[in-house]
Formats: sequence, structure tokens, C-alpha cells
Amino acid sequence: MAAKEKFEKISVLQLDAHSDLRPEYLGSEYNHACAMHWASKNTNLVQVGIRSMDVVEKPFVNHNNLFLASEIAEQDNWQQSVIDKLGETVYLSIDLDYFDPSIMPSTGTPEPGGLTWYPTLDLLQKLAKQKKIIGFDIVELAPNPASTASDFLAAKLYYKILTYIFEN
Ligand SMILES: [Mn+2]
Repeated sequence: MAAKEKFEKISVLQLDAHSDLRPEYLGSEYNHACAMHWASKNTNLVQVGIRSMDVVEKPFVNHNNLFLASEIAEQDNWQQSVIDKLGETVYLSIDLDYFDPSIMPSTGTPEPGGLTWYPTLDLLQKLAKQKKIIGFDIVELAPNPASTASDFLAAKLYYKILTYIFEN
């Protein structure tokens, strides 16, 4: 909301296993299941990696801007198709359950069939080159002391995104 107030015309790029488009959940519109509902109505929302959705979310889906994991996971060159859906000014939101649980198991609601590391870095690097990223978030890390690989993935992802933004 703050980004939209400041820049007016923004696109939101959401990397997530879940569409998070419910208008409310468990009595709250601020539930994590509703995170993208406002963005779907007030911004150009592009969703990537989605593989879990409730039927109540269906009316809010923009099928032109939806990149299902099942469609892109085995495909080449999907990254540019995603970027082509975005305007010039982009807010980036990454739910770590977007990644496949084989490389990112430490999250609250893991879903099989996610994306891997290098194709995602390719997307993010191309994004930073071609668009203006005005902010980003990385959410849903649930650290597991018995296995720290996911924590390192999240930290490295921050580092990579900052590098891609500032190398331009
Ligand atoms: Mn999610």
C-alpha cells in the first residue's frame, strides 16, 4: 500500500506456492492467506510458482498474469514472459514456499513441485536489469535448528537481489 501511494502505478511480482487471494480468512483480512487480495485489485499483480489455491480465490485470479508451477517448472525461457507482464515499477514479494521443498523445506506450508535456484536467479537478475524494483520482501522462513540449509538460501537470496539491484 505504501509503495502504491508513493509510485502510483506499480506492478507486484509475487513468487509463491499459494495464490493468497482470499478476501478474508479466519475472520481477518490481514491473515497470511489474504496477503495478495488488495494487490490483485489495486495493482498489476503477476503471480509465479502457484500450485495451491482454494475455490473461493478463483474469482480474483487474473489468468493472463498467472504462471502456474506445473506450466513453468519444466519449461525454458519462462522468465522473460513473466517480465513482459510487468510495468516499469515493480514491488517484489517472495514467499519462500515458492521454492521446491527439496531446497527449501523450512517453511510453514511446503508444497511439492516448486521452482529451483538457478532459474529463479535468472528471473531476478533479468527483472533487476529491465525494471525498477522499488522494494521487496522475503517471508515465511521457519528455521529448523536441525537443518540450516534453508536459512542460508534465504540469506543468500537477499544478498543476490541486493546485488542485482545495485549492480545496475
Ligand atoms: Mn505461500
